[in-house]
Amino acid sequence: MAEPTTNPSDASGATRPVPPRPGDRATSGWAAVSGVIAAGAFLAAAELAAVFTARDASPIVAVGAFVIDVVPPPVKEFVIAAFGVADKAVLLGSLGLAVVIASAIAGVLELRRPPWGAVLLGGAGLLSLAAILTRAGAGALSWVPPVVGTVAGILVLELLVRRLRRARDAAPTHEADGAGTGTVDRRGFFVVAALAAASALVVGIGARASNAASASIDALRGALRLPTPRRTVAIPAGAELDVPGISPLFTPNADFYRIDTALTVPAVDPSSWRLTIDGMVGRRVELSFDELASMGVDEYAVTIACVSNEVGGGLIGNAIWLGVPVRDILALAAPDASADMVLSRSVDGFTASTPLDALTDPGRDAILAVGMNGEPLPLEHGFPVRMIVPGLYGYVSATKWLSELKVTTFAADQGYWTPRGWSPTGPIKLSSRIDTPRSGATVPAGRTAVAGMAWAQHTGIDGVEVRVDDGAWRRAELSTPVNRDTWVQWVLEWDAAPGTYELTVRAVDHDGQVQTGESAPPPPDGATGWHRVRVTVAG
Ligand SMILES: Nc1nc2c(c(=O)[nH]1)N[C@H]1C(S)=C(S)[C@@H](COP(=O)(O)O)O[C@H]1N2
Ligand SMILES: [Mo]
Repeated sequence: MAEPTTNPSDASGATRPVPPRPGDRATSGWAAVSGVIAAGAFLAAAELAAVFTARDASPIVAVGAFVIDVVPPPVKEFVIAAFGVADKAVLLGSLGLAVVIASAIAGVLELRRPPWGAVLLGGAGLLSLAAILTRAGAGALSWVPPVVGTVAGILVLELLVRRLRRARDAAPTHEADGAGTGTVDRRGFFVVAALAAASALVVGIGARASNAASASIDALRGALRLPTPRRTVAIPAGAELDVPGISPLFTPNADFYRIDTALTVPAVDPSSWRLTIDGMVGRRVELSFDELASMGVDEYAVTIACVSNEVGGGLIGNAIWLGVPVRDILALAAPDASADMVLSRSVDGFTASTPLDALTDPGRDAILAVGMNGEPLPLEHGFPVRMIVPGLYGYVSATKWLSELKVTTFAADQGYWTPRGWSPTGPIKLSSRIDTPRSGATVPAGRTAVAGMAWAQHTGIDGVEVRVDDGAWRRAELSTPVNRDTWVQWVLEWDAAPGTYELTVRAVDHDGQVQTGESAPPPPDGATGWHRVRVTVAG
């Protein structure tokens, strides 16, 4: 039988023990290092994934919190007695040490008993997944960071250990091979290991810092008490229709569309936030968050929309915003009569060009908003302060994480999207959409509610018409508008016989303008055309 330490294929025909491979000890050491680097890659990839999916689903934080929670009271008391206020640091430090030791073991295991190192890493991934998913407030995407981390960790472990094995097997067994393949393979291992370690460090620390910053801003946001509005929005009776499948009149914050150029959500501390009003002004003004809030806030119901919204698309939402009129804020700075634009800037450099008169018009409720649907602005929607201007697409009005209002001219300045092919001004176009039935749906024969939304912000909707195939336009029933700045719901009861149909909707605004059926793509200033759905009525 073939012992692992004998070489049956020896040319002499006799078996003799294989000499212990030189560098085996060192190889195990480097395998341990590989395990630690793989663990670093695991954590870094998880943090990076958390930036884009679920910022609070960090394995480091979740496992740390889990350990602090499950440490038996006597141990906790001992640690507190021995280390005082540093108790948590000691517990987390011990956890960190345990992670380093376990990952070093995983590295050696993967070298000597593959795939047990990968299995150990996978097990750690499962534990962190469990710690994250059992936490209060785990979201729909919370599983992503630990899974991405586990995959990255195992890949890096495989990559490193495979190179290490190759380096070991090619290692020189006597002087003659001195500068042979062994050196090259060893160098290959060191290069890959150094690269993996460096990127794990840079990415991991950067992403963790960003996630921690947003977690601490989230905590500040949670503790923030917004001033009470002097005037609230009155919702008239009949403002919301009771039709299954129609969009709600007010869009919950969690479902609100999000569009911005920010790779990671800016973390702005309201206590150090400042708004500067400068440019063509009589005096430059700087406001703190408290100064802004103490100017007095009111509620405004406004439907905002993105210029990139396709006909029938979902880049539109309606909220009750809490804020201060922009005209009151601009008045503090005394804008020059020759100015015609305000370039609003966000902390991350995004800018929007808004006509000055849209902001100073007492008949238009342009506001700096601090609240959204009864809460401080969510971080993704511009915390702590953003601009909202009824009737203008977001890219020329709705600057989030606002930091500056520069009074200027269209001749002198451009907003972020203007040199990128979008119109310098962007009034929202009269539009409507069918929410139910959905395109491609099959409905039972008989009475079916065809329903959806229509909007003409700052003008108001007067009517909505629906057509079946090429039939006559029929007036839909409208919900009672909250105001002319919000969308309205509409419904048409349709008596449908079996067959396949195309339903088309169009809206009429308060000025009597009928929504155009001419199709245009979003660039440069918003899509036009009628929304159509194909439905099958079952026999
Ligand atoms: N700072 C900043 N603000 C921004 C943007 C941006 O990229 N950066 N995008 C604008 C665009 S194009 C739109 S449509 C709205 C979207 O606002 P929401 O994400 O709250 O729905 O924000 C506007 N404000
Ligand atoms: Mo947008």
